[in-house]
Amino acid sequence: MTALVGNEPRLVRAAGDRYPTRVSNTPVFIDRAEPTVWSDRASAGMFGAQELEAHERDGFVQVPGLLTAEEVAEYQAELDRLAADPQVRADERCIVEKSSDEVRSIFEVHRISEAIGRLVRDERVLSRARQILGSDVYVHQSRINYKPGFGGGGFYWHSDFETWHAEDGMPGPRAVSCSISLTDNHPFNGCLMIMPGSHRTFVSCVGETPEDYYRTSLKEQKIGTPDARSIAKLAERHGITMMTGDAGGATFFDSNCMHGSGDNITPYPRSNIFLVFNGVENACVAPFSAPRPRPSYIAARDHTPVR
Ligand code: 6CS
Ligand code: FE
Repeated sequence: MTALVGNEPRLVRAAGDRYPTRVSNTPVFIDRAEPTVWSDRASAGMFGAQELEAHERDGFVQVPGLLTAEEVAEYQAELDRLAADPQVRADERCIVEKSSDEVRSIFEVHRISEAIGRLVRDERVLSRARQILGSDVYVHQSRINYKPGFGGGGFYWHSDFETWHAEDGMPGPRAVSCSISLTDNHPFNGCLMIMPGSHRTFVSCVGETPEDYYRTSLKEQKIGTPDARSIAKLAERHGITMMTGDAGGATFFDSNCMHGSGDNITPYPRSNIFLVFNGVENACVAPFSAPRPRPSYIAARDHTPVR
């Protein structure tokens, strides 16, 4: 370990860590060593071979109509109920927007809501997560993102894996997120944007994780987001794709995709349920670049596979 001396880059990294981040004052691009789809293309599940190939290539796949119209209505009602429940609002798992008292996110929502808990075990979701990760999976994180109209806050460019590696101790990028839309995603209401192919490059971020950083990062993340030049370089290489589509559709995306979303100033909310699956062989250890692991409602410490 080397400490910061004058303007020398700090290189304090865990021995054998392939993806050092938040340890240096110069950003670095690191090539991904691991595959993105871990099972063979003919594995049993709801994804076809071409979709798995697209996931390997782009780092994401969209599944239109994963939920039926009736289910969308049911889950929308469930989201409204949760946001209005005083007990949920008082819970530490409920995050409000930085500049209003509107609900931004509710974490560990598969444990709070029975209906959302069912979704985790639903074959339409689970079989696909297993195909991608090629193993049994457990839920690393779940949340609702409300992104209400007239001011729902965005999420600046980041790789989820960067945060999960640094703050939660996720060893490698063998995790996949499933974002299920409960509202229509237009180009103008703060939809998810992904740089296709960016999942093959790990962008090591500058800075250092502050103590209890999750208390502010879930409203607005500053550390663990790449510097502007790195983002520009990646965008030039890969371009940016907007995840538009009707309510009920889902996007599966790799943990290391460079992604983000803008604020929503339109009248139309952009709400989704967000489920993160991690491969059981990639269970989290001690954080690679943070003083302490985050609470288990943000990053699960129970690695029991979903059955
Ligand atoms: O903290 C997390 O786990 C997720 N939330 C944010 C704002 N950034 C990283 C990751 O997507
Ligand atoms: Fe993210």
